[in-house]
Amino acid sequence: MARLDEDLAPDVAAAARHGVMSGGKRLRPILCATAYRACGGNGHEAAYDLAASLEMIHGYSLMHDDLPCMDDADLRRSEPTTHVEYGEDVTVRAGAALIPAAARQALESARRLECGEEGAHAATQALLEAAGAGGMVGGQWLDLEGEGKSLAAEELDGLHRRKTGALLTAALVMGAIGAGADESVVSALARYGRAIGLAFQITDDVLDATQSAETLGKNPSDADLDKSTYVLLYGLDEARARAQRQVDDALAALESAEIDEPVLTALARFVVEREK
Ligand code: GRG
Repeated sequence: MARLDEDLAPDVAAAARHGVMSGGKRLRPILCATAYRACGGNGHEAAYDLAASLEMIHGYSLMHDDLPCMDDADLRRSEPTTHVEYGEDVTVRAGAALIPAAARQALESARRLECGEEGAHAATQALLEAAGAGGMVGGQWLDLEGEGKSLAAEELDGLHRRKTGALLTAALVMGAIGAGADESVVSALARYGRAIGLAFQITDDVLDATQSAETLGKNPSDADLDKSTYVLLYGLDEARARAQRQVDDALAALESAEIDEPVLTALARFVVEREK
């Protein structure tokens, strides 16, 4: 973020800072740093820098998602959204600047880890693929196109695997690659990531249907936007049960690779037990 402060006009830099630094659960960087530690990594400062690249992508995605041409939200993390605070033009520029800045952040910090040049490239590639058209951007596109339609279960799963699941999975893969983990451990963590990604989204839909905008600190709701949700598809009880089954699968993935990291176990549970 420091270099962005130098390169950008002050209002654009302030908007980027607002989008990335204004709270949030920090789930993606926590997953990355925890996977790194679980795989035996010991260069923690660079690992945190690598983890920050995920929050830069996540922050930009929320800033752009909230714009009037997308979800048109004025409340995020219980604060006015970035475009409400800084204007649409500034928010578009700040979000766009964050994408290459995140790629640079990922590559430079991964190079300081024990994964070598090849691993640094692989970690950066994991971030960019998850953020791109095959991942988050593609998922967002499907989400916008799906408004006002009833999506089938496979369509909803596909949308959310890309929109939400891809970046959560990349967080784990990046941490594991950064620590120089074996392929089998990287793929077990990817399976854990896909499972908690789906559990996270199902829970998001449950919270959206059961909590107020004030409690969640964001608007508009899925119903306001006429979006397909897991709650509409399955009802509240079955949606909760499906989220729990994904948590069970995430824990089984850890066990299959003998990854004994209590924080990953706790995070899988947190994903479905959270209140916002
Ligand atoms: C041009 C089509 C197109 C896309 C641009 C805007 C965009 C890219 C992508 C948006 C993707 C998006 C909004 C994903 C949301 C995922 C999600 C569940 C967000 C909420 O995550 P939390 O709960 O948020 O981790 P906090 O506030 O805790 O960080």
